[in-house]
Amino acid sequence: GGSDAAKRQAGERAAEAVEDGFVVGLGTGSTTAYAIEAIGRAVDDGLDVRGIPTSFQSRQLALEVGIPLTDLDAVDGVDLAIDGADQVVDDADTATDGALIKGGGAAHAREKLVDAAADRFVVVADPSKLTDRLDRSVPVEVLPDAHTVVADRVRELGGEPTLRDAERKDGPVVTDNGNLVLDCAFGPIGDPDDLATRLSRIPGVVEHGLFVGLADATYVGTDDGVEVRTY
Ligand code: DER
Repeated sequence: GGSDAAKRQAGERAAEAVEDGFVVGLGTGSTTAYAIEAIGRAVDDGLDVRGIPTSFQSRQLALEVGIPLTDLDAVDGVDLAIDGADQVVDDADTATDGALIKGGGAAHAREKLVDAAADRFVVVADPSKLTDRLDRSVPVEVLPDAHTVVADRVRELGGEPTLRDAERKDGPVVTDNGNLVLDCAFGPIGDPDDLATRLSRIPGVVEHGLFVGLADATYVGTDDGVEVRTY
C-alpha cells in the first residue's frame, strides 16, 4: 500500500473532525488506525466521545487507546464514521466520484453498516488508492454454505470469484461474522451501482465491498499534507 506518512496524515486530519460528544464509527485497516490513535490521544486530553468499532481489530485498537465503546443499538445516531478503502474513484466529472471498493480487511459488512448509518462518512486514504475507474476485485462476504452457488452467480455476472484463503490458518479466511469471502474480479467496473445491486440480490451474499454513494469526503494523505475531496 501507500506510505505510512501519507496514511498518518490522512488519519490524523480526519480525527480532527471529531467533536466533543460525538458518536464515531471506527473503521478497519492501517490508515484508519492512525485516526483511532489520534482520537485516543484526544480522549486522554478530555474529549468526550463514544466509538462504534467495525471489526475485532478496530475494537481491540480502540480499547488499547482508551476510546469508550458503544453499539449502534445503544445510541441515537452516528455523527461521523472514519474508514479506509482499497480503491476510491477520484474523478469529479463522473457520477461515481467517491465510489469505493472496500473489504481488503474482510470487515466490509460491519463497516458498511456503520459507515452508512453515520451522518457523515469520511474516507481516509493514501494516493495509491485513487483511481478514475474501480477495477480491483470486489470482496463479497458469503454464508459458508453458499460459496459455490454464489461463485456460479458471480461468473454469470462476468466475474471471476476466488475464495479468500487464510495465510496463517489452513483453509479460507473466516470473517468476524463467521462467513467466507469471495474476491470477485470484474476488471474495470463501468457501472458500480448496477453491479452492487446485482451482487446484493444473490441469495447467500451477506455484503459486498462496493460502497456507492456513501462517502461524503475523502482525506488523501500526501507526504506533505492532506487533500480533501468532497462529494
Ligand atoms: O477492509 C477495508 O475496507 C479496509 O478499510 C481496508 O481495505 C483499507 O485498509 P488500509 O487502510 O490498511 O489500506
